[in-house]
Amino acid sequence: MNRRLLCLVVALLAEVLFLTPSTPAAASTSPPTPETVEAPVTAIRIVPEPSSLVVLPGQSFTLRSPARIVAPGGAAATGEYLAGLLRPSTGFGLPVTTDAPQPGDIVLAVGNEASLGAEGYQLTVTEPTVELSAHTTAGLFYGVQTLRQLLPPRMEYRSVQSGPWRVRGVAVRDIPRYPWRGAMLDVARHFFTVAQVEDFLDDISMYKINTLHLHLSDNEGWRLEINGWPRLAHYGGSTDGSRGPGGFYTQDDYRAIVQYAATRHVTIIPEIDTPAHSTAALASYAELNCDGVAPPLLDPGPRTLCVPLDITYKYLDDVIAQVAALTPGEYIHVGGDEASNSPAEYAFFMDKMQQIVLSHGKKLDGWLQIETADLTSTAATQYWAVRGSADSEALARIAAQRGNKLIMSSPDHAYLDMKYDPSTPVGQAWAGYVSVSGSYDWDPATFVPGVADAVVGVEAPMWTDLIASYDYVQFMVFPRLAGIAEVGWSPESTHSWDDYRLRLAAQGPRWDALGVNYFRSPEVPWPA
Ligand code: TNX
Repeated sequence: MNRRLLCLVVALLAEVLFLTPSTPAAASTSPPTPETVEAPVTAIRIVPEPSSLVVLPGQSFTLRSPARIVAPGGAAATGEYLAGLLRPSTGFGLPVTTDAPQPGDIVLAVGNEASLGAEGYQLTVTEPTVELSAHTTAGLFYGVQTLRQLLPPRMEYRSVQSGPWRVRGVAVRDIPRYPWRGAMLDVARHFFTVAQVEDFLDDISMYKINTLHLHLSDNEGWRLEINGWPRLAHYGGSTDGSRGPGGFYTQDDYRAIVQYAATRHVTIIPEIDTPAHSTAALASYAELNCDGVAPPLLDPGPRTLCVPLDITYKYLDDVIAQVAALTPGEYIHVGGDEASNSPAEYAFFMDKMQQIVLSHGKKLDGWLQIETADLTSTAATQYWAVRGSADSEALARIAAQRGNKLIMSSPDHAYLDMKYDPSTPVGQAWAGYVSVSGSYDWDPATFVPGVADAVVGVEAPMWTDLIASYDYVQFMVFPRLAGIAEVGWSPESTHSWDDYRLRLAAQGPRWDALGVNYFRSPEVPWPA
């Protein structure tokens, strides 16, 4: 059999399997829903699970080459993005147009459905058309991610693949549980290039992650060029946690990341870690040290910015002013973790930091310890204690009483630098092993009792103290980030590991096609 014929037979076989119900309705003991009667649920495997999805009996849509993407008004950019996803693998022209829709088209609409909120969307797939609508372009983008997962995984290849490009008939109305669904990338311990960060943004936004926190400074390196303080990046950024060459972003590089993130509806949250985790800065400028002596780069001693010195605040004001001007997002993260200062000194310092951040038109974000200072109601706090830490829970309750937003990043579920199990070749285990099920099986609303109303979402940090390559970053992030994304997006009522692991398994072929290095956890029934 020649290759073309073989492809055709395989495609036809796939089509038959795709459309054949695996569960006969008669075998079901529960009342039949449209899903169980008409088609196997297994054929639709979306992560994160939509808040509502109904299979439309007997309906399906096939994308064919004359199809167009109809994207009037504010939908044009999302239309182009969708076309960019679909053209390489389908080989179709898929022009983006504002003309009236015809049968066979994908039709986008934005702006006329306030009830979908800031991020919701509605997707209706029927025989003649795919209709995707949202109130905002972010919602439209999330609808595109869902449509993408309704198409066969081979659409993720960047070279022409054989069809058919069939999508099951569905009606999806999907609104996220939480507004803050984040990942963090530590570019300070090890540096990652603009291209790698953009790749990271592509991969995380597939799962409707909307926030990328960049940990831009730490003991091992300073990664953003600051005008007037050139040694921070040029000297402080000249190495990394492996004593390698390090690197830094110019302000144009950082602007490029912010802009690229915006095309993926991701807000960048920059972190300048203070008052601890500052060796790279202290090594760069002797005058920032209490004793006026710069430590060597990578000095292992515990160090803090010099709280009594005036120049400390001149330096921080200059840095935060520039970071604020470069960052469209509302928040600047000032770290605040693992400081060895006295409580009074720490509170004095954080008060100053808060004033600096507010004076540049931004809101304060920081690790939980910032709650020991006298914060205004506008601050956001990242909870990073393991389950059941009484002191941290008390701080979380203070945060909630103040009206501060709580972002849940508990290490025992959300730290992507924890090993999956003892055999994981890289990573830490101080918070225990974080298996794929462990990263999924938790509820941010009840993780700390009594603060549910303050919780605005989740963030999964990818610390890189022990992760030196981008390949390993991917390996630690995937598949666990998909689970955190679902915890942040999907209603608690849909939470089910048994169901999730099947939907997660369906991501494997997509990651294979995209070249994402992921951990093939034995907990997940990956397709052969
Ligand atoms: C704790 S969590 C840290 C980081 C490390 C991480 C390693 C937090 C605020 N601080 O500095 O990279 O553990 O797992």
